[in-house]
Amino acid sequence: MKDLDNGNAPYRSGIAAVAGRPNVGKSTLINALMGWKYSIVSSKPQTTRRCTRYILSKEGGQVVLVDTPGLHRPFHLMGRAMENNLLTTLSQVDLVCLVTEATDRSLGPADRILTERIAKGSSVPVFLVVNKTDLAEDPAESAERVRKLYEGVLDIREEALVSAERGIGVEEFARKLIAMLPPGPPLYPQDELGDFSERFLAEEIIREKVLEQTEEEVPHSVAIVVEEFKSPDEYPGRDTLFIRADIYVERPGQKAILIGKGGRKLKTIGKAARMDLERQFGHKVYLDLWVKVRPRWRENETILKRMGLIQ
Ligand SMILES: Nc1nc2c(ncn2[C@@H]2O[C@H](COP(=O)(O)OP(=O)(O)OP(=O)(O)O)[C@@H](O)[C@H]2O)c(=O)[nH]1
Ligand SMILES: [Mg+2]
Repeated sequence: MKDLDNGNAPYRSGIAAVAGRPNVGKSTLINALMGWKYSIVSSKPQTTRRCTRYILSKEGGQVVLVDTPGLHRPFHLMGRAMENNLLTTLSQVDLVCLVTEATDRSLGPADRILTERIAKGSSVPVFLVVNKTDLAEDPAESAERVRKLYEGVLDIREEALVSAERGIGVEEFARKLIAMLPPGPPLYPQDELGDFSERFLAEEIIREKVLEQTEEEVPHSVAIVVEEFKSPDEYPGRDTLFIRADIYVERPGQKAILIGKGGRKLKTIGKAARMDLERQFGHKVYLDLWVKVRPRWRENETILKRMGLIQ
């Protein structure tokens, strides 16, 4: 096996949770590390719903990054499932990358709850990641301020300053991260990217476009279920990837918002999603979207199972 940066360094491998309150940039950071956009990003809190594994294989080591949802108080079965999955993840990892923002000046309720969970779970080492340094006047000073917020509460072993959006400090972060892992062989084949399916990727891309086009409570009330996914990879006679997906909302009013006047909003969502899907899968895409009302789907076990949130 090849070495990291000198002839004696052992190959290292392990699992790292990427945790932090909603909207701090966890998914953006994972995409920056992976060098490709696999995890969806939005300015709306609670974009990520499922703990998904992304495998970063470097010359000197392999880290399995687990993207986690930033939590609010769980009001429904989906929220409780997200919380349970996060707790399970925290108990299974070698370390936690706690993502914060360079502009943080105090711990909000979401930071406190998460910090408690990390501290209580076990003595898992913490890598403090100070993100969004592009928004700070003096990043080093900001990092010191942020560290003081967590010092004494968490077992902070390492620290990195990054701007995930601009890709600043990301390579250095990856290097420090792998250096913290125990010596050992890769946990996954080196060409494997993660535990997500093509259908899941397609559902997430469509949901991202819905998030971009909606406000207020609509983003949280939306679930996407891909019902058909026929790719030229599997059907050689085809030249187009055919995707039929249902967009679930909870109320008729939300359906009307998503469809828009004369179907314009749904068309915009469909076009943006199609362009991203084509980039992701490398085929021309035919996208067939249907908006359906499913009252209280966030309490619906069948839908949550299909989303991979409950077993
Ligand atoms: N200025 C700036 N914005 C960033 C940076 N990283 C992420 N963002 C923005 O922060 C917002 C949230 O990013 P996400 O990656 O979706 O955040 P998250 O922590 O995964 O959020 P949840 O999945 O909802 O918990 C998006 O609007 C990103 O573009 C950064 O380094 N600088
Ligand atoms: Mg996210």
